Amino acid sequence: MQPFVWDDPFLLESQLEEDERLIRDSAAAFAAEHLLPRVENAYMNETVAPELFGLMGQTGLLGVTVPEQYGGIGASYVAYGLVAREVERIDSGYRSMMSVQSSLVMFPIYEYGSEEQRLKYLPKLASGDFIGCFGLTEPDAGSDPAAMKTRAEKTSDGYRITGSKMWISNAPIADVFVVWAKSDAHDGKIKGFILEKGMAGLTAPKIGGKLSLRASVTGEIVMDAVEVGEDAILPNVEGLKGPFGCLNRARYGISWGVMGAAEDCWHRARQYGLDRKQFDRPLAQTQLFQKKLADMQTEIALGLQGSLRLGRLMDEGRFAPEIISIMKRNNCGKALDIARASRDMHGGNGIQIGYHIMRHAQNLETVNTYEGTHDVHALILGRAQTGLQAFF
Ligand code: TGC
Ligand code: FAD
Repeated sequence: MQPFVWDDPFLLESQLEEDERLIRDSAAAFAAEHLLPRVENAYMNETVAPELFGLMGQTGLLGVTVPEQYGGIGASYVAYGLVAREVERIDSGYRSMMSVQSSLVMFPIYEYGSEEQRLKYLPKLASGDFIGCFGLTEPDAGSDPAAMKTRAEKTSDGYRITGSKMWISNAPIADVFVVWAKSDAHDGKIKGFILEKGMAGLTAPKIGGKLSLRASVTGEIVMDAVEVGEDAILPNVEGLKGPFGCLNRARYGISWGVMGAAEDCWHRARQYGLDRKQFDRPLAQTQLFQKKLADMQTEIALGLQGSLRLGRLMDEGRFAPEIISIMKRNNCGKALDIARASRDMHGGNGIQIGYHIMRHAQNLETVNTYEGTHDVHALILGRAQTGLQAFF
Protein backbone atom coordinates (compact mmCIF):
# COMPACT_ATOMS: atom_id res chain seq x y z
CA MET A 1 0.00 0.00 0.00
CA GLN A 2 1.15 3.53 -0.87
CA PRO A 3 1.29 6.12 1.94
CA PHE A 4 -1.15 9.01 1.49
CA VAL A 5 0.48 12.21 0.21
CA TRP A 6 -1.69 14.92 1.73
CA ASP A 7 -0.66 17.66 -0.68
CA ASP A 8 -0.70 15.43 -3.79
CA PRO A 9 -3.37 12.77 -3.19
CA PHE A 10 -3.51 11.49 -6.78
CA LEU A 11 0.28 11.55 -7.17
CA LEU A 12 0.08 14.11 -9.97
CA GLU A 13 3.83 14.53 -9.71
CA SER A 14 4.37 10.99 -10.94
CA GLN A 15 2.12 11.61 -13.96
CA LEU A 16 4.38 14.32 -15.36
CA GLU A 17 7.15 13.85 -17.90
CA GLU A 18 10.69 14.74 -16.89
CA ASP A 19 10.81 17.82 -19.16
CA GLU A 20 7.47 19.02 -17.77
CA ARG A 21 8.83 18.81 -14.24
CA LEU A 22 11.94 20.78 -15.25
CA ILE A 23 9.85 23.54 -16.84
CA ARG A 24 7.60 23.59 -13.78
CA ASP A 25 10.62 23.84 -11.48
CA SER A 26 12.10 26.74 -13.40
CA ALA A 27 8.73 28.56 -13.28
CA ALA A 28 8.57 27.98 -9.52
CA ALA A 29 12.12 29.28 -9.05
CA PHE A 30 11.30 32.32 -11.19
CA ALA A 31 8.16 33.01 -9.17
CA ALA A 32 10.06 32.77 -5.88
CA GLU A 33 12.88 35.03 -7.08
CA HIS A 34 11.03 37.66 -9.11
CA LEU A 35 7.30 37.60 -8.29
CA LEU A 36 6.83 36.90 -4.59
CA PRO A 37 9.22 39.65 -3.41
CA ARG A 38 7.39 42.33 -5.39
CA VAL A 39 3.76 41.29 -5.23
CA GLU A 40 2.67 43.08 -2.04
CA ASN A 41 3.99 46.44 -3.21
CA ALA A 42 2.65 45.87 -6.72
CA TYR A 43 -0.80 45.10 -5.40
CA MET A 44 -0.98 47.87 -2.81
CA ASN A 45 0.32 50.55 -5.18
CA GLU A 46 -1.00 49.16 -8.47
CA THR A 47 2.48 49.38 -9.97
CA VAL A 48 3.09 48.41 -13.58
CA ALA A 49 6.07 46.15 -14.20
CA PRO A 50 6.83 45.86 -17.92
CA GLU A 51 10.31 44.57 -17.04
CA LEU A 52 8.72 41.32 -15.90
CA PHE A 53 8.12 40.37 -19.54
CA GLY A 54 11.86 40.38 -20.26
CA LEU A 55 12.52 38.34 -17.14
CA MET A 56 9.79 35.85 -18.05
CA GLY A 57 11.21 35.65 -21.56
CA GLN A 58 14.70 34.88 -20.30
CA THR A 59 13.26 32.02 -18.25
CA GLY A 60 11.35 30.60 -21.24
CA LEU A 61 7.91 31.28 -19.78
CA LEU A 62 6.44 33.12 -22.79
CA GLY A 63 5.01 31.09 -25.66
CA VAL A 64 5.80 27.77 -24.00
CA THR A 65 3.98 25.79 -26.71
CA VAL A 66 5.28 27.83 -29.67
CA PRO A 67 7.98 26.02 -31.71
CA GLU A 68 11.61 26.94 -31.05
CA GLN A 69 12.15 28.37 -34.55
CA TYR A 70 9.84 31.24 -33.53
CA GLY A 71 11.40 31.76 -30.11
CA GLY A 72 9.20 29.45 -28.02
CA ILE A 73 10.29 26.25 -26.35
CA GLY A 74 7.92 23.88 -28.19
CA ALA A 75 6.75 22.27 -24.97
CA SER A 76 3.45 20.54 -24.19
CA TYR A 77 0.17 22.10 -23.10
CA VAL A 78 0.67 20.29 -19.81
CA ALA A 79 3.95 22.21 -19.37
CA TYR A 80 2.13 25.47 -20.18
CA GLY A 81 -0.50 24.65 -17.54
CA LEU A 82 2.19 23.90 -14.95
CA VAL A 83 3.79 27.31 -15.62
CA ALA A 84 0.41 29.02 -15.16
CA ARG A 85 -0.06 27.18 -11.85
CA GLU A 86 3.31 28.33 -10.50
CA VAL A 87 2.89 31.95 -11.59
CA GLU A 88 -0.68 32.22 -10.28
CA ARG A 89 0.37 30.62 -7.01
CA ILE A 90 1.87 34.10 -6.46
CA ASP A 91 -0.76 36.27 -8.13
CA SER A 92 -3.45 35.96 -10.80
CA GLY A 93 -2.34 39.29 -12.28
CA TYR A 94 1.11 37.95 -13.09
CA ARG A 95 -0.44 34.87 -14.70
CA SER A 96 -2.68 37.21 -16.69
CA MET A 97 0.35 39.08 -18.04
CA MET A 98 1.96 35.82 -19.05
CA SER A 99 -1.07 34.05 -20.48
CA VAL A 100 -2.32 36.98 -22.56
CA GLN A 101 1.12 37.16 -24.15
CA SER A 102 1.31 33.39 -24.75
CA SER A 103 -2.24 32.30 -25.57
CA LEU A 104 -3.93 35.44 -26.81
CA VAL A 105 -1.12 37.13 -28.75
CA MET A 106 1.53 34.57 -29.70
CA PHE A 107 -0.96 31.78 -30.40
CA PRO A 108 -3.07 33.72 -32.96
CA ILE A 109 0.01 35.08 -34.70
CA TYR A 110 1.46 31.57 -34.89
CA GLU A 111 -1.79 29.81 -35.82
CA TYR A 112 -3.53 32.39 -38.03
CA GLY A 113 -0.63 34.59 -39.13
CA SER A 114 1.51 34.66 -42.28
CA GLU A 115 5.13 33.49 -42.16
CA GLU A 116 6.23 37.14 -42.32
CA GLN A 117 4.05 37.99 -39.31
CA ARG A 118 5.38 35.00 -37.36
CA LEU A 119 8.99 35.96 -37.99
CA LYS A 120 8.39 39.64 -37.30
CA TYR A 121 6.58 39.30 -33.99
CA LEU A 122 6.99 35.91 -32.32
CA PRO A 123 10.70 35.96 -31.36
CA LYS A 124 10.36 39.40 -29.75
CA LEU A 125 7.16 38.40 -27.96
CA ALA A 126 8.91 35.24 -26.70
CA SER A 127 11.85 37.23 -25.36
CA GLY A 128 9.58 39.83 -23.78
CA ASP A 129 11.06 42.64 -25.92
CA PHE A 130 7.52 43.14 -27.21
CA ILE A 131 4.50 43.18 -24.91
CA GLY A 132 1.21 42.06 -26.42
CA CYS A 133 -2.49 42.50 -25.73
CA PHE A 134 -5.73 41.03 -27.10
CA GLY A 135 -8.76 43.18 -27.82
CA LEU A 136 -12.06 41.37 -28.10
CA THR A 137 -14.32 42.84 -25.38
CA GLU A 138 -16.03 46.18 -25.98
CA PRO A 139 -18.02 48.48 -23.71
CA ASP A 140 -21.28 47.02 -25.11
CA ALA A 141 -20.05 43.55 -26.07
CA GLY A 142 -18.63 41.42 -23.25
CA SER A 143 -20.23 38.00 -22.95
CA ASP A 144 -21.61 38.52 -26.45
CA PRO A 145 -18.58 39.39 -28.59
CA ALA A 146 -20.61 38.84 -31.78
CA ALA A 147 -22.20 42.22 -30.96
CA MET A 148 -18.89 44.06 -31.39
CA LYS A 149 -19.03 47.43 -33.12
CA THR A 150 -15.38 47.79 -34.14
CA ARG A 151 -15.20 47.99 -37.93
CA ALA A 152 -12.43 47.55 -40.50
CA GLU A 153 -13.13 49.43 -43.73
CA LYS A 154 -11.19 48.54 -46.85
CA THR A 155 -8.87 51.22 -48.17
CA SER A 156 -6.81 51.20 -51.35
CA ASP A 157 -3.82 49.57 -49.64
CA GLY A 158 -5.17 48.11 -46.43
CA TYR A 159 -7.81 48.82 -43.77
CA ARG A 160 -9.07 51.65 -41.61
CA ILE A 161 -10.07 50.43 -38.13
CA THR A 162 -12.47 52.31 -35.91
CA GLY A 163 -13.88 51.27 -32.54
CA SER A 164 -13.02 50.78 -28.91
CA LYS A 165 -12.11 47.82 -26.76
CA MET A 166 -12.63 47.65 -23.02
CA TRP A 167 -10.96 45.80 -20.13
CA ILE A 168 -7.84 44.85 -22.06
CA SER A 169 -5.01 43.28 -20.03
CA ASN A 170 -1.54 44.75 -20.79
CA ALA A 171 -3.00 47.36 -23.20
CA PRO A 172 -1.41 50.50 -21.68
CA ILE A 173 2.08 48.99 -21.95
CA ALA A 174 1.57 47.00 -25.16
CA ASP A 175 3.71 47.20 -28.29
CA VAL A 176 1.56 44.73 -30.25
CA PHE A 177 -2.25 44.75 -30.27
CA VAL A 178 -4.19 41.76 -31.65
CA VAL A 179 -7.67 43.23 -32.19
CA TRP A 180 -10.82 41.74 -33.64
CA ALA A 181 -13.08 43.76 -35.94
CA LYS A 182 -15.92 43.22 -38.38
CA SER A 183 -14.45 43.65 -41.84
CA ASP A 184 -16.56 45.06 -44.66
CA ALA A 185 -14.28 43.39 -47.19
CA HIS A 186 -15.22 40.02 -45.68
CA ASP A 187 -19.03 40.36 -45.64
CA GLY A 188 -18.90 41.87 -42.15
CA LYS A 189 -17.21 38.75 -40.72
CA ILE A 190 -14.82 39.08 -37.78
CA LYS A 191 -11.15 39.28 -38.72
CA GLY A 192 -8.02 39.68 -36.59
CA PHE A 193 -5.58 42.57 -37.09
CA ILE A 194 -2.13 43.26 -35.66
CA LEU A 195 -1.71 46.90 -34.63
CA GLU A 196 1.44 48.47 -33.28
CA LYS A 197 2.06 51.10 -30.64
CA GLY A 198 2.51 54.55 -32.14
CA MET A 199 0.09 54.11 -35.06
CA ALA A 200 -1.88 57.32 -35.70
CA GLY A 201 -5.29 57.16 -34.01
CA LEU A 202 -4.36 54.33 -31.62
CA THR A 203 -4.38 54.96 -27.86
CA ALA A 204 -4.62 52.66 -24.84
CA PRO A 205 -5.57 54.54 -21.67
CA LYS A 206 -5.30 52.77 -18.35
CA ILE A 207 -8.48 51.82 -16.49
CA GLY A 208 -8.08 52.99 -12.90
CA GLY A 209 -9.95 52.12 -9.75
CA LYS A 210 -9.63 48.32 -9.93
CA LEU A 211 -9.94 46.53 -6.60
CA SER A 212 -8.88 43.23 -8.18
CA LEU A 213 -5.92 42.10 -10.31
CA ARG A 214 -4.01 45.21 -9.30
CA ALA A 215 -0.58 43.78 -10.21
CA SER A 216 -1.68 43.57 -13.85
CA VAL A 217 -2.44 46.73 -15.79
CA THR A 218 -5.73 46.90 -17.69
CA GLY A 219 -6.79 49.46 -20.29
CA GLU A 220 -8.99 50.42 -23.17
CA ILE A 221 -7.95 50.32 -26.81
CA VAL A 222 -9.27 53.32 -28.69
CA MET A 223 -9.00 53.12 -32.47
CA ASP A 224 -9.86 56.35 -34.25
CA ALA A 225 -9.57 55.50 -37.95
CA VAL A 226 -6.30 53.62 -37.53
CA GLU A 227 -4.82 52.97 -40.99
CA VAL A 228 -3.02 49.63 -41.44
CA GLY A 229 -1.59 47.88 -44.47
CA GLU A 230 -2.65 44.51 -45.92
CA ASP A 231 0.16 42.97 -43.92
CA ALA A 232 -1.70 43.70 -40.65
CA ILE A 233 -4.59 41.28 -41.21
CA LEU A 234 -4.36 37.71 -39.87
CA PRO A 235 -4.95 35.86 -43.14
CA ASN A 236 -5.78 32.38 -41.96
CA VAL A 237 -8.96 32.70 -39.92
CA GLU A 238 -12.38 34.31 -40.21
CA GLY A 239 -15.32 34.55 -37.81
CA LEU A 240 -15.65 34.14 -34.06
CA LYS A 241 -13.77 30.86 -34.15
CA GLY A 242 -10.61 33.00 -34.49
CA PRO A 243 -10.76 34.64 -31.05
CA PHE A 244 -12.40 31.55 -29.54
CA GLY A 245 -9.48 29.40 -30.70
CA CYS A 246 -7.20 31.66 -28.64
CA LEU A 247 -9.58 31.67 -25.69
CA ASN A 248 -9.55 27.86 -25.65
CA ARG A 249 -5.82 27.95 -24.83
CA ALA A 250 -6.06 30.79 -22.33
CA ARG A 251 -9.07 29.31 -20.52
CA TYR A 252 -7.24 25.99 -20.26
CA GLY A 253 -4.22 27.76 -18.71
CA ILE A 254 -6.50 29.54 -16.26
CA SER A 255 -7.90 26.19 -15.12
CA TRP A 256 -4.38 25.30 -13.91
CA GLY A 257 -3.52 28.81 -12.74
CA VAL A 258 -6.41 29.18 -10.35
CA MET A 259 -5.51 25.86 -8.77
CA GLY A 260 -2.10 27.39 -7.97
CA ALA A 261 -3.80 30.33 -6.23
CA ALA A 262 -6.13 27.90 -4.44
CA GLU A 263 -3.20 25.75 -3.29
CA ASP A 264 -1.52 28.83 -1.83
CA CYS A 265 -4.72 29.67 0.09
CA TRP A 266 -5.10 26.07 1.27
CA HIS A 267 -1.48 25.63 2.43
CA ARG A 268 -1.53 28.96 4.22
CA ALA A 269 -4.81 28.08 5.99
CA ARG A 270 -3.42 24.74 7.10
CA GLN A 271 -0.23 26.30 8.46
CA TYR A 272 -2.16 29.09 10.16
CA GLY A 273 -4.42 26.53 11.82
CA LEU A 274 -1.42 24.56 13.08
CA ASP A 275 0.27 27.70 14.45
CA ARG A 276 -2.62 29.57 16.02
CA LYS A 277 -4.24 28.48 19.26
CA GLN A 278 -7.67 29.47 20.52
CA PHE A 279 -9.48 27.77 23.41
CA ASP A 280 -6.13 26.25 24.34
CA ARG A 281 -5.64 24.16 21.22
CA PRO A 282 -4.58 24.70 17.60
CA LEU A 283 -7.38 25.87 15.33
CA ALA A 284 -6.40 22.91 13.13
CA GLN A 285 -7.52 20.60 15.91
CA THR A 286 -11.15 21.64 15.56
CA GLN A 287 -13.63 19.70 13.47
CA LEU A 288 -14.88 22.68 11.47
CA PHE A 289 -11.33 23.74 10.54
CA GLN A 290 -10.45 20.21 9.42
CA LYS A 291 -13.65 19.92 7.39
CA LYS A 292 -12.72 23.09 5.51
CA LEU A 293 -9.20 21.78 4.88
CA ALA A 294 -10.64 18.49 3.60
CA ASP A 295 -12.94 20.35 1.20
CA MET A 296 -9.99 22.38 -0.11
CA GLN A 297 -7.82 19.31 -0.53
CA THR A 298 -10.56 17.44 -2.37
CA GLU A 299 -11.47 20.21 -4.81
CA ILE A 300 -7.85 21.03 -5.60
CA ALA A 301 -6.88 17.39 -6.12
CA LEU A 302 -9.85 16.84 -8.45
CA GLY A 303 -9.32 20.15 -10.24
CA LEU A 304 -5.65 19.48 -10.94
CA GLN A 305 -6.38 15.98 -12.14
CA GLY A 306 -9.06 17.31 -14.52
CA SER A 307 -6.74 19.96 -15.92
CA LEU A 308 -3.99 17.40 -16.41
CA ARG A 309 -6.35 15.12 -18.34
CA LEU A 310 -7.51 18.08 -20.44
CA GLY A 311 -3.90 19.07 -21.13
CA ARG A 312 -3.08 15.56 -22.31
CA LEU A 313 -6.14 15.64 -24.63
CA MET A 314 -4.95 18.99 -26.00
CA ASP A 315 -1.48 17.62 -26.59
CA GLU A 316 -3.06 14.69 -28.45
CA GLY A 317 -5.30 17.06 -30.46
CA ARG A 318 -8.41 15.36 -29.04
CA PHE A 319 -10.06 18.08 -26.95
CA ALA A 320 -13.55 19.54 -27.31
CA PRO A 321 -13.95 23.19 -26.22
CA GLU A 322 -16.76 22.16 -23.86
CA ILE A 323 -14.24 20.27 -21.69
CA ILE A 324 -12.38 23.56 -21.35
CA SER A 325 -15.63 25.18 -20.18
CA ILE A 326 -16.01 22.47 -17.53
CA MET A 327 -12.50 23.00 -16.23
CA LYS A 328 -12.32 26.81 -16.48
CA ARG A 329 -15.72 27.21 -14.82
CA ASN A 330 -15.32 24.65 -12.06
CA ASN A 331 -11.73 25.41 -11.12
CA CYS A 332 -12.38 29.18 -11.00
CA GLY A 333 -15.51 28.74 -8.90
CA LYS A 334 -13.80 26.32 -6.51
CA ALA A 335 -10.68 28.48 -6.22
CA LEU A 336 -12.82 31.48 -5.32
CA ASP A 337 -14.67 29.44 -2.66
CA ILE A 338 -11.34 28.22 -1.28
CA ALA A 339 -9.86 31.73 -1.13
CA ARG A 340 -12.93 33.04 0.70
CA ALA A 341 -12.85 30.13 3.16
CA SER A 342 -9.13 30.61 3.77
CA ARG A 343 -9.73 34.31 4.40
CA ASP A 344 -12.31 33.38 7.02
CA MET A 345 -10.00 30.78 8.61
CA HIS A 346 -7.35 33.48 9.10
CA GLY A 347 -9.76 35.60 11.12
CA GLY A 348 -8.87 39.28 11.21
CA ASN A 349 -5.37 38.58 9.93
CA GLY A 350 -7.00 37.33 6.74
CA ILE A 351 -7.70 40.84 5.54
CA GLN A 352 -4.04 41.87 5.80
CA ILE A 353 -1.88 42.11 2.66
CA GLY A 354 0.94 40.22 4.42
CA TYR A 355 -1.21 37.10 4.71
CA HIS A 356 -1.79 37.05 0.90
CA ILE A 357 -5.26 35.49 1.05
CA MET A 358 -7.54 38.46 0.54
CA ARG A 359 -5.48 39.47 -2.50
CA HIS A 360 -6.06 36.03 -4.04
CA ALA A 361 -9.77 36.23 -3.24
CA GLN A 362 -10.10 39.64 -4.84
CA ASN A 363 -8.13 38.51 -7.91
CA LEU A 364 -10.23 35.41 -8.34
CA GLU A 365 -13.35 37.55 -8.62
CA THR A 366 -11.93 38.78 -11.93
CA VAL A 367 -10.69 35.39 -13.06
CA ASN A 368 -14.16 33.96 -12.46
CA THR A 369 -15.50 36.70 -14.79
CA TYR A 370 -13.02 37.08 -17.63
CA GLU A 371 -12.55 34.58 -20.45
CA GLY A 372 -16.26 33.72 -20.14
CA THR A 373 -18.09 34.18 -16.87
CA HIS A 374 -18.99 31.24 -14.62
CA ASP A 375 -22.58 31.45 -15.86
CA VAL A 376 -21.68 31.82 -19.54
CA HIS A 377 -19.68 28.58 -19.33
CA ALA A 378 -22.73 26.97 -17.71
CA LEU A 379 -24.78 28.04 -20.73
CA ILE A 380 -22.17 26.61 -23.11
CA LEU A 381 -22.43 23.30 -21.24
CA GLY A 382 -26.23 23.50 -21.03
CA ARG A 383 -26.41 23.99 -24.79
CA ALA A 384 -24.02 21.10 -25.38
CA GLN A 385 -26.17 18.64 -23.47
CA THR A 386 -29.67 19.83 -24.41
CA GLY A 387 -29.11 21.21 -27.88
CA LEU A 388 -31.05 24.28 -26.71
CA GLN A 389 -29.59 27.79 -26.98
CA ALA A 390 -30.26 29.73 -23.75
CA PHE A 391 -28.09 32.82 -24.38
CA PHE A 392 -30.95 34.75 -25.98
P1 TGC B 1 -21.43 30.50 -31.37
O1 TGC B 1 -22.57 30.52 -32.37
O2 TGC B 1 -21.47 29.54 -30.25
O3 TGC B 1 -20.07 30.28 -32.19
C1 TGC B 1 -19.67 31.16 -33.23
C2 TGC B 1 -18.57 30.48 -34.02
O4 TGC B 1 -17.46 30.25 -33.17
C3 TGC B 1 -17.20 28.84 -33.07
N1 TGC B 1 -16.86 28.54 -31.69
C4 TGC B 1 -15.67 28.09 -31.30
N2 TGC B 1 -14.58 27.77 -32.00
C5 TGC B 1 -13.51 27.34 -31.32
N3 TGC B 1 -13.51 27.23 -29.98
C6 TGC B 1 -14.59 27.54 -29.24
N4 TGC B 1 -14.54 27.47 -27.90
C7 TGC B 1 -15.73 28.00 -29.90
N5 TGC B 1 -16.97 28.40 -29.50
C8 TGC B 1 -17.64 28.72 -30.61
C9 TGC B 1 -18.49 28.17 -33.50
O5 TGC B 1 -18.24 26.87 -33.99
C10 TGC B 1 -18.96 29.12 -34.56
O6 TGC B 1 -18.18 28.87 -35.72
P2 TGC B 1 -18.82 29.05 -37.19
O7 TGC B 1 -17.73 28.64 -38.12
O8 TGC B 1 -20.03 28.14 -37.22
O9 TGC B 1 -19.20 30.50 -37.30
O10 TGC B 1 -21.26 31.97 -30.86
P3 TGC B 1 -22.17 32.81 -29.95
O11 TGC B 1 -22.13 34.21 -30.46
O12 TGC B 1 -23.51 32.18 -29.75
O13 TGC B 1 -21.29 32.69 -28.63
C11 TGC B 1 -21.83 32.55 -27.42
C12 TGC B 1 -20.78 32.38 -26.30
C13 TGC B 1 -21.39 32.82 -25.02
C14 TGC B 1 -20.39 30.92 -26.21
C15 TGC B 1 -19.48 33.14 -26.55
O14 TGC B 1 -19.73 34.34 -27.14
C16 TGC B 1 -18.59 33.28 -25.35
O15 TGC B 1 -17.79 32.41 -25.05
N6 TGC B 1 -18.66 34.44 -24.62
C17 TGC B 1 -17.70 34.77 -23.59
C18 TGC B 1 -16.78 35.87 -24.11
C19 TGC B 1 -15.39 35.71 -23.61
O16 TGC B 1 -14.94 34.68 -23.16
N7 TGC B 1 -14.63 36.79 -23.74
C20 TGC B 1 -13.25 36.76 -23.34
C21 TGC B 1 -12.56 38.03 -23.73
S1 TGC B 1 -10.80 37.88 -23.64
C22 TGC B 1 -10.45 37.90 -22.00
O17 TGC B 1 -11.28 37.92 -21.15
C23 TGC B 1 -9.03 37.87 -21.68
S2 TGC B 1 -8.66 38.02 -20.02
C24 TGC B 1 -7.08 37.50 -20.12
C25 TGC B 1 -6.27 37.59 -18.92
O18 TGC B 1 -6.00 38.73 -18.44
O19 TGC B 1 -5.78 36.51 -18.46
P1 FAD C 1 -21.52 41.07 -19.14
O1 FAD C 1 -21.42 40.27 -20.38
O2 FAD C 1 -22.29 42.34 -19.22
O3 FAD C 1 -22.11 40.15 -17.99
C1 FAD C 1 -22.64 40.67 -16.78
C2 FAD C 1 -23.36 39.53 -16.02
O4 FAD C 1 -24.43 39.03 -16.82
C3 FAD C 1 -22.45 38.33 -15.74
O5 FAD C 1 -22.79 37.77 -14.50
C4 FAD C 1 -22.81 37.34 -16.85
O6 FAD C 1 -22.60 35.98 -16.46
C5 FAD C 1 -24.30 37.63 -17.00
N1 FAD C 1 -24.78 37.27 -18.34
C6 FAD C 1 -24.38 37.75 -19.54
N2 FAD C 1 -25.09 37.18 -20.53
C7 FAD C 1 -25.95 36.32 -19.95
C8 FAD C 1 -26.93 35.42 -20.44
N3 FAD C 1 -27.18 35.28 -21.76
N4 FAD C 1 -27.64 34.69 -19.56
C9 FAD C 1 -27.40 34.81 -18.24
N5 FAD C 1 -26.48 35.63 -17.69
C10 FAD C 1 -25.77 36.37 -18.55
N6 FAD C 1 -11.34 41.13 -22.54
C11 FAD C 1 -10.52 41.10 -23.62
O7 FAD C 1 -10.97 41.08 -24.76
N7 FAD C 1 -9.15 41.10 -23.45
C12 FAD C 1 -8.57 41.15 -22.24
O8 FAD C 1 -7.33 41.13 -22.14
C13 FAD C 1 -9.41 41.22 -21.09
N8 FAD C 1 -8.85 41.34 -19.84
C14 FAD C 1 -9.67 41.60 -18.78
C15 FAD C 1 -9.11 41.96 -17.55
C16 FAD C 1 -9.93 42.28 -16.47
C17 FAD C 1 -9.31 42.75 -15.20
C18 FAD C 1 -11.33 42.19 -16.60
C19 FAD C 1 -12.25 42.51 -15.46
C20 FAD C 1 -11.90 41.81 -17.80
C21 FAD C 1 -11.08 41.55 -18.92
N9 FAD C 1 -11.63 41.28 -20.18
C22 FAD C 1 -10.82 41.21 -21.29
C23 FAD C 1 -13.08 41.33 -20.38
C24 FAD C 1 -13.82 40.09 -19.90
O9 FAD C 1 -13.64 39.02 -20.78
C25 FAD C 1 -15.30 40.46 -19.76
O10 FAD C 1 -15.40 41.28 -18.61
C26 FAD C 1 -16.18 39.23 -19.63
O11 FAD C 1 -16.22 38.52 -20.85
C27 FAD C 1 -17.62 39.60 -19.21
O12 FAD C 1 -18.14 40.63 -20.01
P2 FAD C 1 -18.80 41.91 -19.32
O13 FAD C 1 -17.85 42.43 -18.31
O14 FAD C 1 -19.22 42.83 -20.42
O15 FAD C 1 -20.06 41.36 -18.55
